[in-house]
Amino acid sequence: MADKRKMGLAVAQMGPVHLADTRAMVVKRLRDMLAEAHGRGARMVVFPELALTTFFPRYWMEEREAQARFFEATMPNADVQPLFDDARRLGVGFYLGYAELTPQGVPYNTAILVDETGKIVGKYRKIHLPGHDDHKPDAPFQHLEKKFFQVGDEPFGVWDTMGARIGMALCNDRRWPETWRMMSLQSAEIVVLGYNTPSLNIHWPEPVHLRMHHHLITLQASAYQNCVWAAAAAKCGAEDGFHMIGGSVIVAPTGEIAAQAVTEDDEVLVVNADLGLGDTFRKNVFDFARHRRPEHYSLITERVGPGAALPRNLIE
Ligand code: CDT
Repeated sequence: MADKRKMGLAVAQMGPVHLADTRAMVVKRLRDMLAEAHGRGARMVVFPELALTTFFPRYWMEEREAQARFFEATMPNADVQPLFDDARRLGVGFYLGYAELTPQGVPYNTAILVDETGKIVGKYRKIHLPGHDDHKPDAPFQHLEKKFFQVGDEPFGVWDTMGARIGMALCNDRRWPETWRMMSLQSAEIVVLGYNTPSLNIHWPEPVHLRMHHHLITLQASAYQNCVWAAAAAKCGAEDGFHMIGGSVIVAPTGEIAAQAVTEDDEVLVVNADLGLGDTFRKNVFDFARHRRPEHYSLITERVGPGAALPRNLIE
Protein backbone atom coordinates (compact mmCIF):
# COMPACT_ATOMS: atom_id res chain seq x y z
CA MET A 1 0.00 0.00 0.00
CA ALA A 2 1.52 3.32 -1.07
CA ASP A 3 1.93 5.85 1.74
CA LYS A 4 -0.53 8.69 1.54
CA ARG A 5 1.32 12.00 1.57
CA LYS A 6 -1.28 14.45 0.38
CA MET A 7 -0.56 17.88 -1.03
CA GLY A 8 -3.11 20.41 -2.24
CA LEU A 9 -1.71 21.22 -5.70
CA ALA A 10 -3.25 23.99 -7.81
CA VAL A 11 -2.85 25.20 -11.37
CA ALA A 12 -3.96 28.77 -12.10
CA GLN A 13 -4.60 29.08 -15.82
CA MET A 14 -4.70 32.61 -17.22
CA GLY A 15 -6.82 33.99 -20.00
CA PRO A 16 -5.25 36.56 -22.32
CA VAL A 17 -2.98 39.39 -21.20
CA HIS A 18 -3.26 42.15 -23.79
CA LEU A 19 -0.58 44.71 -24.68
CA ALA A 20 -2.59 47.42 -22.91
CA ASP A 21 -2.84 45.45 -19.62
CA THR A 22 -0.64 46.74 -16.81
CA ARG A 23 1.41 44.62 -14.40
CA ALA A 24 -0.91 45.79 -11.61
CA MET A 25 -3.96 44.44 -13.49
CA VAL A 26 -2.24 41.11 -14.05
CA VAL A 27 -1.05 40.76 -10.44
CA LYS A 28 -4.61 41.42 -9.22
CA ARG A 29 -5.78 38.43 -11.30
CA LEU A 30 -2.95 36.26 -9.91
CA ARG A 31 -3.84 37.30 -6.34
CA ASP A 32 -7.51 36.44 -6.88
CA MET A 33 -6.56 32.97 -8.12
CA LEU A 34 -4.06 32.42 -5.27
CA ALA A 35 -6.85 33.25 -2.80
CA GLU A 36 -9.30 30.91 -4.54
CA ALA A 37 -6.73 28.09 -4.60
CA HIS A 38 -6.07 28.63 -0.88
CA GLY A 39 -9.82 28.49 -0.16
CA ARG A 40 -9.99 25.16 -2.00
CA GLY A 41 -7.16 23.63 0.04
CA ALA A 42 -4.09 24.30 -2.11
CA ARG A 43 -0.62 24.56 -0.62
CA MET A 44 1.08 25.54 -3.86
CA VAL A 45 -0.14 27.24 -7.04
CA VAL A 46 1.37 26.98 -10.53
CA PHE A 47 1.06 30.12 -12.68
CA PRO A 48 1.97 30.33 -16.43
CA GLU A 49 5.17 31.13 -18.32
CA LEU A 50 5.76 34.90 -18.87
CA ALA A 51 2.71 35.42 -16.69
CA LEU A 52 3.11 39.15 -16.10
CA THR A 53 2.86 40.32 -19.72
CA THR A 54 1.45 39.42 -23.09
CA PHE A 55 3.45 36.74 -24.97
CA PHE A 56 5.70 39.46 -26.46
CA PRO A 57 8.01 37.15 -28.51
CA ARG A 58 5.24 37.29 -31.13
CA TYR A 59 6.20 40.90 -31.93
CA TRP A 60 9.26 42.03 -33.89
CA MET A 61 11.20 44.75 -32.01
CA GLU A 62 14.73 45.51 -30.88
CA GLU A 63 16.03 43.69 -27.80
CA ARG A 64 16.38 47.01 -25.96
CA GLU A 65 12.72 47.85 -26.49
CA ALA A 66 11.59 44.37 -25.39
CA GLN A 67 13.71 44.58 -22.24
CA ALA A 68 12.36 48.01 -21.32
CA ARG A 69 8.72 47.01 -21.80
CA PHE A 70 8.45 43.37 -20.80
CA PHE A 71 11.36 42.30 -18.53
CA GLU A 72 11.74 42.45 -14.71
CA ALA A 73 15.10 43.69 -13.41
CA THR A 74 14.22 42.70 -9.82
CA MET A 75 11.97 40.08 -8.25
CA PRO A 76 9.89 40.68 -6.28
CA ASN A 77 9.39 44.25 -7.43
CA ALA A 78 6.76 46.75 -6.33
CA ASP A 79 4.15 45.43 -8.79
CA VAL A 80 4.54 41.78 -7.77
CA GLN A 81 5.18 42.28 -4.03
CA PRO A 82 1.45 42.01 -3.14
CA LEU A 83 1.43 38.44 -4.50
CA PHE A 84 4.42 37.54 -2.31
CA ASP A 85 2.65 39.16 0.68
CA ASP A 86 -0.48 37.07 0.02
CA ALA A 87 1.63 33.91 -0.21
CA ARG A 88 3.08 34.59 3.24
CA ARG A 89 -0.25 35.65 4.78
CA LEU A 90 -2.15 32.64 3.43
CA GLY A 91 0.71 30.14 3.72
CA VAL A 92 0.54 29.17 0.04
CA GLY A 93 3.59 28.86 -2.21
CA PHE A 94 3.69 29.41 -5.97
CA TYR A 95 5.59 28.97 -9.25
CA LEU A 96 5.69 32.03 -11.51
CA GLY A 97 7.15 32.58 -14.98
CA TYR A 98 8.48 35.98 -16.05
CA ALA A 99 11.08 37.63 -18.30
CA GLU A 100 14.20 38.18 -16.20
CA LEU A 101 16.93 40.76 -16.88
CA THR A 102 19.90 40.00 -14.63
CA PRO A 103 22.00 42.77 -13.01
CA GLN A 104 24.61 41.98 -15.72
CA GLY A 105 21.95 42.60 -18.39
CA VAL A 106 21.45 38.95 -19.44
CA PRO A 107 17.87 38.18 -20.54
CA TYR A 108 16.30 34.85 -19.55
CA ASN A 109 12.87 33.25 -19.75
CA THR A 110 12.66 32.39 -16.05
CA ALA A 111 10.48 30.67 -13.45
CA ILE A 112 10.74 30.97 -9.68
CA LEU A 113 9.50 28.81 -6.84
CA VAL A 114 8.24 30.78 -3.86
CA ASP A 115 7.54 28.94 -0.61
CA GLU A 116 4.67 29.39 1.83
CA THR A 117 6.62 32.09 3.71
CA GLY A 118 6.87 34.22 0.57
CA LYS A 119 10.57 33.46 0.05
CA ILE A 120 12.11 32.64 -3.35
CA VAL A 121 13.61 29.17 -2.88
CA GLY A 122 14.30 28.18 -6.48
CA LYS A 123 14.96 29.66 -9.90
CA TYR A 124 14.95 27.97 -13.33
CA ARG A 125 16.01 29.59 -16.62
CA LYS A 126 14.46 28.05 -19.73
CA ILE A 127 16.75 25.66 -21.59
CA HIS A 128 14.77 24.72 -24.73
CA LEU A 129 14.08 28.03 -26.49
CA PRO A 130 11.86 27.48 -29.55
CA GLY A 131 11.32 29.74 -32.53
CA HIS A 132 13.78 31.93 -34.46
CA ASP A 133 15.82 35.12 -34.18
CA ASP A 134 15.22 36.58 -37.66
CA HIS A 135 12.29 38.68 -38.84
CA LYS A 136 9.65 36.72 -40.74
CA PRO A 137 7.55 39.52 -42.27
CA ASP A 138 5.27 37.09 -44.14
CA ALA A 139 4.33 35.12 -41.03
CA PRO A 140 1.11 36.08 -39.19
CA PHE A 141 3.21 36.56 -36.04
CA GLN A 142 6.75 35.93 -34.81
CA HIS A 143 8.16 33.47 -32.25
CA LEU A 144 11.32 35.32 -31.19
CA GLU A 145 12.41 33.43 -28.08
CA LYS A 146 15.81 32.80 -29.72
CA LYS A 147 16.22 36.58 -30.18
CA PHE A 148 15.01 37.80 -26.81
CA PHE A 149 16.40 35.15 -24.41
CA GLN A 150 19.68 33.40 -23.66
CA VAL A 151 19.68 29.63 -23.02
CA GLY A 152 19.45 28.88 -19.29
CA ASP A 153 22.80 28.68 -17.52
CA GLU A 154 22.01 25.79 -15.14
CA PRO A 155 20.72 22.24 -15.73
CA PHE A 156 17.24 21.10 -14.67
CA GLY A 157 17.04 21.00 -10.86
CA VAL A 158 14.71 20.04 -8.02
CA TRP A 159 13.94 21.77 -4.74
CA ASP A 160 12.73 20.34 -1.42
CA THR A 161 10.02 22.73 -0.37
CA MET A 162 6.42 22.76 0.81
CA GLY A 163 6.67 19.10 1.79
CA ALA A 164 7.61 17.84 -1.68
CA ARG A 165 10.53 17.53 -4.08
CA ILE A 166 9.61 19.86 -6.93
CA GLY A 167 11.23 20.31 -10.36
CA MET A 168 10.61 23.23 -12.72
CA ALA A 169 10.41 23.51 -16.50
CA LEU A 170 8.98 26.01 -18.99
CA CYS A 171 6.71 25.40 -21.96
CA ASN A 172 8.74 23.90 -24.83
CA ASP A 173 10.82 21.93 -22.29
CA ARG A 174 7.79 19.69 -21.75
CA ARG A 175 8.15 18.21 -25.23
CA TRP A 176 11.67 16.84 -24.56
CA PRO A 177 12.10 13.52 -22.67
CA GLU A 178 15.49 14.71 -21.36
CA THR A 179 13.76 17.43 -19.33
CA TRP A 180 11.73 14.95 -17.33
CA ARG A 181 14.46 12.35 -16.93
CA MET A 182 16.85 14.95 -15.55
CA MET A 183 14.37 15.68 -12.80
CA SER A 184 13.16 12.15 -12.12
CA LEU A 185 16.82 11.09 -11.73
CA GLN A 186 16.91 13.65 -8.91
CA SER A 187 13.84 11.95 -7.36
CA ALA A 188 11.36 14.66 -8.28
CA GLU A 189 7.82 14.04 -7.06
CA ILE A 190 6.17 16.96 -8.85
CA VAL A 191 7.15 18.75 -12.06
CA VAL A 192 5.59 22.17 -12.52
CA LEU A 193 5.57 24.27 -15.67
CA GLY A 194 3.87 27.16 -17.38
CA TYR A 195 3.30 27.57 -21.11
CA ASN A 196 2.23 29.89 -23.95
CA THR A 197 1.47 27.70 -26.97
CA PRO A 198 0.20 29.50 -30.09
CA SER A 199 -2.63 27.58 -31.79
CA LEU A 200 -1.23 28.29 -35.22
CA ASN A 201 2.04 26.83 -36.48
CA ILE A 202 3.80 29.57 -38.47
CA HIS A 203 6.34 27.15 -40.01
CA TRP A 204 4.06 24.68 -41.80
CA PRO A 205 0.29 24.06 -42.16
CA GLU A 206 -0.16 21.80 -39.13
CA PRO A 207 -3.75 20.74 -38.27
CA VAL A 208 -4.74 22.93 -35.31
CA HIS A 209 -6.04 20.01 -33.20
CA LEU A 210 -2.51 18.58 -33.00
CA ARG A 211 -1.39 21.41 -30.71
CA MET A 212 -3.63 20.15 -27.90
CA HIS A 213 -2.95 16.50 -28.73
CA HIS A 214 0.83 16.93 -28.50
CA HIS A 215 0.52 18.96 -25.31
CA LEU A 216 -1.57 16.31 -23.52
CA ILE A 217 0.25 13.27 -24.90
CA THR A 218 3.63 14.59 -23.73
CA LEU A 219 2.41 15.49 -20.26
CA GLN A 220 0.65 12.18 -19.74
CA ALA A 221 3.47 10.02 -21.09
CA SER A 222 6.15 11.99 -19.24
CA ALA A 223 4.32 11.88 -15.90
CA TYR A 224 3.93 8.10 -16.21
CA GLN A 225 7.45 7.34 -17.50
CA ASN A 226 8.98 9.43 -14.72
CA CYS A 227 6.56 8.56 -11.88
CA VAL A 228 5.80 12.21 -11.12
CA TRP A 229 2.81 14.48 -10.75
CA ALA A 230 2.82 17.07 -13.55
CA ALA A 231 1.11 20.43 -13.13
CA ALA A 232 0.95 22.64 -16.24
CA ALA A 233 -0.53 26.15 -16.42
CA ALA A 234 -1.43 27.84 -19.72
CA LYS A 235 -1.75 31.46 -20.61
CA CYS A 236 -4.32 31.14 -23.35
CA GLY A 237 -7.13 32.52 -25.45
CA ALA A 238 -6.69 35.38 -27.91
CA GLU A 239 -4.12 37.97 -26.81
CA ASP A 240 -4.85 40.96 -29.04
CA GLY A 241 -6.20 38.49 -31.59
CA PHE A 242 -3.38 35.90 -31.37
CA HIS A 243 -4.86 32.66 -30.08
CA MET A 244 -3.04 30.24 -27.74
CA ILE A 245 -4.26 26.85 -26.50
CA GLY A 246 -5.71 26.28 -23.03
CA GLY A 247 -5.82 22.74 -21.66
CA SER A 248 -4.08 23.37 -18.34
CA VAL A 249 -3.81 20.06 -16.52
CA ILE A 250 -2.73 18.21 -13.43
CA VAL A 251 -1.57 14.71 -14.40
CA ALA A 252 -1.02 11.87 -11.91
CA PRO A 253 2.03 9.54 -11.98
CA THR A 254 -0.34 6.97 -13.50
CA GLY A 255 -0.47 9.13 -16.63
CA GLU A 256 -4.12 9.93 -15.96
CA ILE A 257 -5.50 13.46 -16.06
CA ALA A 258 -6.65 14.35 -12.55
CA ALA A 259 -7.96 17.81 -13.49
CA GLN A 260 -8.21 19.78 -16.73
CA ALA A 261 -9.31 23.33 -17.50
CA VAL A 262 -12.55 23.71 -19.41
CA THR A 263 -12.23 27.42 -20.31
CA GLU A 264 -9.69 29.65 -22.02
CA ASP A 265 -9.85 32.15 -19.21
CA ASP A 266 -8.58 32.57 -15.66
CA GLU A 267 -9.44 29.21 -14.05
CA VAL A 268 -8.17 27.40 -10.97
CA LEU A 269 -7.69 23.61 -10.80
CA VAL A 270 -7.01 21.94 -7.44
CA VAL A 271 -6.09 18.31 -6.77
CA ASN A 272 -5.35 16.72 -3.42
CA ALA A 273 -2.30 14.93 -4.79
CA ASP A 274 -1.04 11.74 -3.13
CA LEU A 275 2.74 12.06 -3.47
CA GLY A 276 3.06 8.32 -2.79
CA LEU A 277 1.09 7.42 -5.91
CA GLY A 278 4.27 7.13 -7.97
CA ASP A 279 5.92 4.74 -5.51
CA THR A 280 4.60 1.50 -7.00
CA PHE A 281 5.96 2.51 -10.40
CA ARG A 282 9.29 3.64 -8.90
CA LYS A 283 9.63 0.27 -7.15
CA ASN A 284 8.60 -1.87 -10.09
CA VAL A 285 8.49 -1.14 -13.81
CA PHE A 286 10.45 2.12 -13.43
CA ASP A 287 12.90 1.08 -10.72
CA PHE A 288 15.67 3.11 -12.37
CA ALA A 289 18.50 1.65 -10.24
CA ARG A 290 17.60 -1.91 -11.29
CA HIS A 291 16.48 -1.47 -14.87
CA ARG A 292 18.10 1.56 -16.53
CA ARG A 293 21.09 0.81 -18.80
CA PRO A 294 22.93 4.14 -19.19
CA GLU A 295 25.94 2.35 -20.70
CA HIS A 296 23.73 1.90 -23.78
CA TYR A 297 22.42 5.47 -23.81
CA SER A 298 25.69 7.37 -24.33
CA LEU A 299 24.55 8.90 -27.65
CA ILE A 300 21.99 10.92 -25.73
CA THR A 301 24.67 13.18 -24.30
CA GLU A 302 27.32 12.71 -27.03
CA ARG A 303 25.17 13.73 -29.99
CA VAL A 304 22.90 16.71 -30.48
CA GLY A 305 21.34 15.94 -33.88
CA PRO A 306 20.80 12.62 -35.68
CA GLY A 307 23.85 11.06 -37.37
CA ALA A 308 25.29 7.78 -38.61
CA ALA A 309 24.24 4.36 -37.31
CA LEU A 310 26.39 2.91 -34.54
CA PRO A 311 28.80 0.14 -35.65
CA ARG A 312 27.43 -3.31 -34.79
CA ASN A 313 29.52 -6.27 -33.59
CA LEU A 314 26.79 -8.84 -33.93
CA ILE A 315 26.14 -10.68 -37.19
CA GLU A 316 22.49 -10.19 -38.05
N1 CDT B 1 6.51 29.29 -25.25
C1 CDT B 1 6.84 28.18 -25.91
O1 CDT B 1 7.86 27.57 -25.65
N2 CDT B 1 5.99 27.81 -26.91
C2 CDT B 1 6.25 26.70 -27.76
C3 CDT B 1 5.68 26.94 -29.10
C4 CDT B 1 6.28 26.09 -30.11
S1 CDT B 1 5.12 25.32 -31.02
C5 CDT B 1 5.60 23.69 -31.16
C6 CDT B 1 5.72 25.38 -27.24
O2 CDT B 1 6.47 24.40 -27.27
O3 CDT B 1 4.57 25.28 -26.83
